[in-house]
Amino acid sequence: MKFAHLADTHLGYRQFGLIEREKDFYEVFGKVIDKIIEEKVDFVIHSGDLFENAKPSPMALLEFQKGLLKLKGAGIPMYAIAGNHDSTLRKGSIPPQVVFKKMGLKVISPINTNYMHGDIFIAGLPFYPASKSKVLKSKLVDLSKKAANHEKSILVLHQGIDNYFDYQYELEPGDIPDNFNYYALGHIHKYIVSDFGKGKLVYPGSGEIWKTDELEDYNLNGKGFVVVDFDGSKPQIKRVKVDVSREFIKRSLDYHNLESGINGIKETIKDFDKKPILILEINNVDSDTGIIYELINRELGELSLMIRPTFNLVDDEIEIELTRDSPVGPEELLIEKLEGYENEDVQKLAVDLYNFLSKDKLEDSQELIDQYFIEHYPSLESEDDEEESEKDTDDIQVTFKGVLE
Ligand SMILES: [Mn+2]
Repeated sequence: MKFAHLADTHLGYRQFGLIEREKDFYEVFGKVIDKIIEEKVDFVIHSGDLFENAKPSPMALLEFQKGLLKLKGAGIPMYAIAGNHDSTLRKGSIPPQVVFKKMGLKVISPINTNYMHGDIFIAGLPFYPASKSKVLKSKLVDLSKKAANHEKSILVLHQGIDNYFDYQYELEPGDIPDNFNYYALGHIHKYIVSDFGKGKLVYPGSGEIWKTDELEDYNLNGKGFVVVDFDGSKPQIKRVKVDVSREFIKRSLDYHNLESGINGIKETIKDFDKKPILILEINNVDSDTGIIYELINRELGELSLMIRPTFNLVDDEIEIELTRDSPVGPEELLIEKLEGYENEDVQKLAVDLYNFLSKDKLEDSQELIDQYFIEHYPSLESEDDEEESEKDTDDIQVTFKGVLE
């Protein structure tokens, strides 16, 4: 028995606001599906963030449908959970994956936590935020008990785990039951393989370069998915790399050698099939950045899809000194403005939001706000006690059956 494991395809993501990038994500997903079929696997697991958001565009839905039907034509079913991107924390919401149940997509949810594929027990849960990690942990204990009755088992999750993630995590390794044979994770966009419990834990990584900070891992491991041979005593993992649609070229240039730097880039990218994205850092700048930007654009604009330059000024150090000496920065100003509320949580929220938003971290900002509301207004939130949450989800299921079946 062989299966493919992928995650974080983020269909519908329009990176940098560019339709070309949205299409790149669809293209690479199409290639992944073709390669999965070539691999002649028995089934596929998608570990969440199938879509970029919980309300995908018709185009994103159609691109997924295309892939799903191709797999179906090849007799390969897909099991899927919702990630943090393609689910909302709001009451009564259902993830977009549910739309495809009638086309054979096997959605793993808090209600349908597990399936049998032949003699393989496949269990999992959708993404749970850190504020719900208690519920998540108790559900994991239940799944572990069920898995104990089976020879071969897979656990599907979309979570950050401490040890593998230097950002916010919801689980520590000790929270995860150790009696599964394969841990099909999603959420971290890097490729990670690790021994875990009596089996293997894998983050296959994202299908495309979703954030530029994935470049280091991309240059090391590429992007793609894994094929798992599940017949032996331990699962055998084979990484299948799938080319991303276009390259990201990251370069540091010296302002005083700008011409040769630009020529070097031209030489690198002149024969590329698709225009790359250029991430440029220009150092030792002691001139008007607007003029430099124009120059770069004139020389490289036609050859690239997008240029993202940062300029490091020669006198940066002086500016930093000035900021340090000045009595108030933006954070202090925010806190001062919000002092009237006499609420430190509000002040913290504002400062954290300011820091995320000033770095364009929209997803992190949204998550921060969602968490804030869950923590401070539990009455607005459906899942504040578990029994009620099960009941709510049951209701959704019933309503949904009424509509579609
Ligand atoms: Mn993701």
